[in-house]
Amino acid sequence: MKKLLLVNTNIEKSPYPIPPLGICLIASFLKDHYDVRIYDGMFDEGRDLEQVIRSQKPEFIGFSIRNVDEMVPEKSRFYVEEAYLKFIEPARKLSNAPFILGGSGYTIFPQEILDYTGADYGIAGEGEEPLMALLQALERGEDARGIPGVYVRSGEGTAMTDIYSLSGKRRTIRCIERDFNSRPFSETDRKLDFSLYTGRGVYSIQTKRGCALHCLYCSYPLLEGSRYRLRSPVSIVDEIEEASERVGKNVTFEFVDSTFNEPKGHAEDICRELIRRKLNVRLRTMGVNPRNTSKELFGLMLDAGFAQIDVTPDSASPSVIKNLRKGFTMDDIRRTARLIKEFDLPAMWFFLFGGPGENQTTFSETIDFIDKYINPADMVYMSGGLRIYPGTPLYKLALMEGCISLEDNLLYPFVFYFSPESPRPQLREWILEACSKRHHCLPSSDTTPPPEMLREAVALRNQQGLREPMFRTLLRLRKEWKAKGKLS
Ligand code: B12
Repeated sequence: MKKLLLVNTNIEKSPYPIPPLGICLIASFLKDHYDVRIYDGMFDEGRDLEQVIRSQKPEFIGFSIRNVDEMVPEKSRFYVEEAYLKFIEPARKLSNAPFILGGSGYTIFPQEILDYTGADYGIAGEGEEPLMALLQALERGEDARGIPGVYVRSGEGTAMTDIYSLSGKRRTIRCIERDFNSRPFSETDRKLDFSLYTGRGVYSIQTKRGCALHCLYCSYPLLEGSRYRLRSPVSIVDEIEEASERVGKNVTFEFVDSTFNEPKGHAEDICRELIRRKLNVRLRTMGVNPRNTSKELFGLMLDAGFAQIDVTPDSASPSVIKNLRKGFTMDDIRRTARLIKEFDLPAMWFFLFGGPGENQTTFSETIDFIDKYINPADMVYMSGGLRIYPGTPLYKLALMEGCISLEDNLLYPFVFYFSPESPRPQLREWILEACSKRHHCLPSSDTTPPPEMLREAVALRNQQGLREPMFRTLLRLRKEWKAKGKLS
């Protein structure tokens, strides 16, 4: 069997280190055909890469590029540069194996990142089948250019591709939608030194692929396709059951679907299966969409073991929700907030200001909603400015409005959209002012608590044996600190 090394280049530890689910799934998928090894750069940050390459002598090296940027205008961390400097460039000095890129960040900018890093191939979208096809083509000495999803770089500065559709100079990336139910489990904890993740980490799990929503700025349908491909609840819970026996009860299982409660019924079925098996595991999920929330859903989630959820309405202004094409109504958001309070389901809320039609009035509408409906024990994050990614409806709008041109390379420097009536400095002022008056509201540029507060929170949790989500402990401290004038 030929040897394939898969490298996790993600070293971001905030909000917590996340295990590289994508390459673990690929490793499981390819294991009968290739001798696959994973090098996890999350904690080691490249230090052992040389030794791994020298000892394994891989015939192919795949690099996973998850993040590009933080999607926050005030933050300038460029993850692709880090991946290049810490992993790709050093590996190039040690190996002539074909370098193959993939991952969600890569998929958003396939051509640009191939050019930036000088890697040989890239796979946009899901990695499993295209990588298998690419490796087989390379083994047979065949041209890889016909393989759907595969980008081929040949020569300096040019990336040639079989990309699915080209519109002018820009392409629309489209994930090829394959069956997702019959795939092998990721077995993440067996493929990595999972003990490094057990402290604050999570075991990630996907219940489906695809996102059928059409949010203006969002890249998810490009990454996963726009048709839901569901995993059966039995298979999902089998994986949780198996993994929890190995990793123990200290680990939280986190659902990483784009939207957890879409399409209606799937999340409910998963909860029922979890309840039926009495697993007693700790669960959390991001992406609870206000559209399909109900008493039944939240009741089942609590019974199944959900300790925390993320809700991402982005706005609570009727006109902005419509412009952002969120697909839910004010009634949906109000109901969701009421239910979250009623069930006391710890929630982190995310609002994204500055989209088309945003102005001081619409900003105030969202703030009024926060004051009236959101439980002050819950966290609210506020961002201003929508990162523009190629292939999204926002990209087209920004072109039409003249904010960007076809020639612009949006990979770096990062480009954000601000509506004309909420320009960047103005919006920042509104957000900072709103946050300064509310202990549970934070600007997204300010996600790390002061180290002293974090220490105090850990001590408090240990002393009182608190099992609540960390953010709730931190919020109580923020309230106290604000009252004492220790926090602005
Ligand atoms: C869940 C999620 C989160 C959760 C993570 C929880 C967890 N336990 O993992 C939370 C909320 C914490 C989070 C945080 C962040 N996230 Co996030 N997140 C996601 C989301 C919705 C799913 C990621 C996921 O696990 N997918 C499932 C796995 C199986 O898919 P995958 O990793 O992409 O792998 C497949 C392919 O990409 C490919 N592939 C992957 N690696 C490789 C390697 C090779 C060689 C090949 C060939 C193929 C390949 O094959 C895999 C299997 O098919 C994506 C959006 C999306 N729909 O993808 C955003 C996304 C990945 N996040 C993003 C970002 C930016 C962030 C943050 C930086 C945000 C911030 N400012 O803090 C942080 C970074 C956190 C960190 N430590 O890295 C961006 C990344 C791209 C970008 N714009 O930079 C995305 C794409 C969203 C977006 N709007 O564009 N995130």
